[in-house]
Amino acid sequence: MSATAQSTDANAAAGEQDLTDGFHLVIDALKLNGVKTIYGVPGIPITDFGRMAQAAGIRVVSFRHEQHAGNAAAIAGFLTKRPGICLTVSAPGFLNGLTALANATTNCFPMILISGSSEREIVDLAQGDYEEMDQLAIAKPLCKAAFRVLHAADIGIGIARAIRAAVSGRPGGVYLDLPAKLFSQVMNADAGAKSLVKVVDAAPAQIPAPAAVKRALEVLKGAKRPLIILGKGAAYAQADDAIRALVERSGIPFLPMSMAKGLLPDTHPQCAGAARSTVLKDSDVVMLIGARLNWLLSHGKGKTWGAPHSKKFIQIDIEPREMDSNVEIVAPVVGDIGSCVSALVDGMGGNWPAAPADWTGAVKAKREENVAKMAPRLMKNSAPMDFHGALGALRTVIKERPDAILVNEGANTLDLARGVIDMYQPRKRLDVGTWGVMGIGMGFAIAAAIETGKPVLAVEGDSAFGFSGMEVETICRYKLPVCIVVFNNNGIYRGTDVNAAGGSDPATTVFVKDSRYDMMMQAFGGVGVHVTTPDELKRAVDAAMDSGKPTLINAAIDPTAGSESGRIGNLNPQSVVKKK
Ligand code: ADP
Ligand code: TPW
Ligand code: MG
Repeated sequence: MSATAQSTDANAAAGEQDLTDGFHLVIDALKLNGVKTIYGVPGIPITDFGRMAQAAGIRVVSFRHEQHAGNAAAIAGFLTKRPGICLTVSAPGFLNGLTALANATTNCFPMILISGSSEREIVDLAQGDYEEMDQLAIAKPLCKAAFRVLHAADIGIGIARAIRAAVSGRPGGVYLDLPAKLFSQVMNADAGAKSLVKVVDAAPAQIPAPAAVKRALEVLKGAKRPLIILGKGAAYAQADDAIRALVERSGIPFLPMSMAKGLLPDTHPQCAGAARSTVLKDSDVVMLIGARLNWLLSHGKGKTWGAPHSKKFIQIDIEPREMDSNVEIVAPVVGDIGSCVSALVDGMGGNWPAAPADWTGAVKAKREENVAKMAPRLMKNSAPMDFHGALGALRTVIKERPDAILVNEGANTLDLARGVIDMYQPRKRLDVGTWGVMGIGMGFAIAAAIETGKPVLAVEGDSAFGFSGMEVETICRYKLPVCIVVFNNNGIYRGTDVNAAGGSDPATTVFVKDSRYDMMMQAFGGVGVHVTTPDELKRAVDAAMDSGKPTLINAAIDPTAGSESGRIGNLNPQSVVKKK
């Protein structure tokens, strides 16, 4: 049914013509463009909008805090290649959503933050309106594009622009400002319907230049120790078959970045995940596919990368300005990953030489050595558990349920889980991304369940969980198949820190000892379980995944087991001056 209004009062006023208004036009425009779900928090001026969108058949998922609704929209964008939609109220709600919008932009996830705003005339004269704020100006530097619609007749164009800006080229966050007055603006229904725009080919293919493809293949052919690095852009691109063809036909070892794990299985014979340091240091030609040379790859230089200037980089990316951002890229291939990788595979032809056997053999040997070293630690069934023992159990869960989605945040809980839990399918690992941000957990878990219909396992540090923990109510309310495991080591990194000043205040990194996070889930009718051994943990997760019921498992982890900042302690400055 069309959402077009047929208000009798308004009809009388407008001489019996059929009318529509801003509310209906926004809903119609979103529906026309295939939006099925909106993540948000209601309030002035968008309460009625949420209701009406729900009535019009859009799924409107109400959160407890906008940041988590925003994170849900962002990861929906990553999973579907369509912009996830987050809806908030003005000023404070908008600001709460803005963190997620900025994070989405940083991670190249397409999303649209739609916020209601207060009256322009009053905001611009700073006369103190209800929730007054110049939201457009604040959003602008934090996202890819920001638009405001002032006239109902421009809603169709405004939404079309927002969709295109979010998904075309390098994806990112878009802000759409909808002032309260716009929602009740009335216009002729027929003209309104004609003003809507169905976006055609929102993310057009970007075909790489043949010369760029040829250049890249020449560099690759000359390599003695080639490496392919797959980033989350490669996962996002959904070019899974082309990427597999490139990797397997070239025989080159590949290294998946965190959210690219599973694009090809971590157990694939060419996967170099367990030989990371070796391949980064010893490779001579590195092909980056949808991965940036940012801090996560030590900016492409320094000790991690072996001798200075010992490598040649080939980079595939849709963003031309990414090239040479940190080091020289000798073979830039600019275009969308599907088109670029397919062109490379075509260019390889039928008799591409196998990757040098001494190199692939060395990588394989290193990988097997590291896997064997880790194996006994994963089988330890002790109480209290250490991270490896607990993760050994979860590793088996994902092996047995490769279509489940793994959400992961924390410090030790994140870094060790990334290394231990093998992934088998694309886009199944969702985590803290480029910023290493805490708080994505429940938003990502909720959207992953809603967008994919698959079971979700969220592996959360106890601190990490706290950032979005209230959304367990949302998980229970929507009855989502989400199993949260809280790795409870009594604090941030470790639970053993002491306040150097003595006194009664605890240290800044510790929490209430032996908290029972499982009882939070019980408060909302979900299942809460407390476990102390890997065996108990495995049984509890299996039961949760079998039942599909919202579950929180409080997993007691040895509070002495973690290390400061997990695996990135090198980035953590520490005072060398000791005060007397
Ligand atoms: P990771 O953190 O996994 O290393 P990054 O977020 O740093 O990955 O890099 C992702 C890259 O992928 C970005 O530079 C982005 O421009 C690029 N990208 C995203 N989608 C596409 C696409 N469809 N085609 C080509 N490049 C893409
Ligand atoms: C938005 C800083 C990085 S990791 C972390 C914090 C607070 C929590 C680590 O403790 P946790 O994990 O989750 O218990 P574990 O297993 O090591 O004990 N605020 C934001 N983002 C970040 N990254 C931080 C603070 C941080
Ligand atoms: Mg912790």
